[in-house]
Amino acid sequence: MSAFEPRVFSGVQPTGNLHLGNYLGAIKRFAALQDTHNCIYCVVDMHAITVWQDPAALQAAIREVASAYIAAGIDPKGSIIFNQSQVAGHAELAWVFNCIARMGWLNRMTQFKEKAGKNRENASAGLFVYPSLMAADILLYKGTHVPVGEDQKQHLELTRDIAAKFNNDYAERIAELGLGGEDGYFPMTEPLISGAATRVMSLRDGTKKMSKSDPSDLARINLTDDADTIAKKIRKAKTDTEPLPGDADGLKERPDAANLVGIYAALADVSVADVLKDHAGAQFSAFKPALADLAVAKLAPIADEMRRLKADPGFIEGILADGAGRADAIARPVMQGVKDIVGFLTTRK
Ligand code: AQP
Repeated sequence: MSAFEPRVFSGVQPTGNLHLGNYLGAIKRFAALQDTHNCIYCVVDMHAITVWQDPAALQAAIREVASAYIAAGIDPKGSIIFNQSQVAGHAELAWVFNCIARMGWLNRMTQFKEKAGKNRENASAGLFVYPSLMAADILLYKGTHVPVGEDQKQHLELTRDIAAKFNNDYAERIAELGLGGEDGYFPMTEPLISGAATRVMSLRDGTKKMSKSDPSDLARINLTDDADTIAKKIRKAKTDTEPLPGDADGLKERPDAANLVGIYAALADVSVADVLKDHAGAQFSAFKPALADLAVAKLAPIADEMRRLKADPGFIEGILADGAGRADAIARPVMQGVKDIVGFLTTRK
């Protein structure tokens, strides 16, 4: 049994074009976890600026992610919703973790390689140390569980490596100060990656992740798309010519078909096997309209609520301010413990 109180932490970058992958892989599951856990949901604006962001667009995107959280059912009174840059501890702890993480560890991160592309020399240093900041986001609250999509698995492993090295390097000091038991100062955070849509793929190419930055808007369903647009994008989604199989094995080697079936299952809260039981033998000309109806039924209320919230920026900013205060109250003693452990001298209490 871990000595750490269970606490869920996760975040989404305010980089525009929130899409179905962000919803099914992350935000929908954030809402579900509130019934059983204390949850902190962050709009990770400091991560966003690892690549260039227009300042005014960034502010609008921060409000948009917060409004998506609320529209998807996250209760800002029960859970904490805030934006990262309003709690100084994220940057402070990230610096300490930059000094814990090894260059070799960061060099292995596939997301950096993908995002930096061929022009690595020109990528920001922030993009390279992004995983240290992510570890700081989680561990600043001693987060024990992190709901994320499949693409974040490697960063979560790095978070555990950083926590383990910190606990180990400072084990004597942690014990001396009475700041942790056998499990150390930081928990070994567990990723929560589950369900039929942990990796939603592009509607134009079932081998590529659905992504905010895909140049083709037809590749993704945006959370703000209206019903006609959602239906059009599903109609145009790439598929093969075979009918749907009777079981999941029949979807191997059929990435586009597997993607649409996975999306259906996740939206309907059923398994892929259940979807195939109901639709075995169906042609895409029949399955796509059923998927479009389901997607519109699930997503249109979220889009409507986001539009309503967007019209009242003061309301969203009030929630972010309240959340930042509550997050800071948890973060401060954790960060003070880190300062004491590493040997920083604190002269102002
Ligand atoms: N396609 C996806 N399927 C399932 N989950 C996904 N997530 C992102 N894309 C998918 C999950 O959404 C959460 C927030 O992601 P993020 O915005 O912080 O970062 P990201 O992964 O960089 O988002 P994008 O869309 O992929 O942006 P770009 O285009 O910039 O690369 C995370 O839990 C993530 O796993």
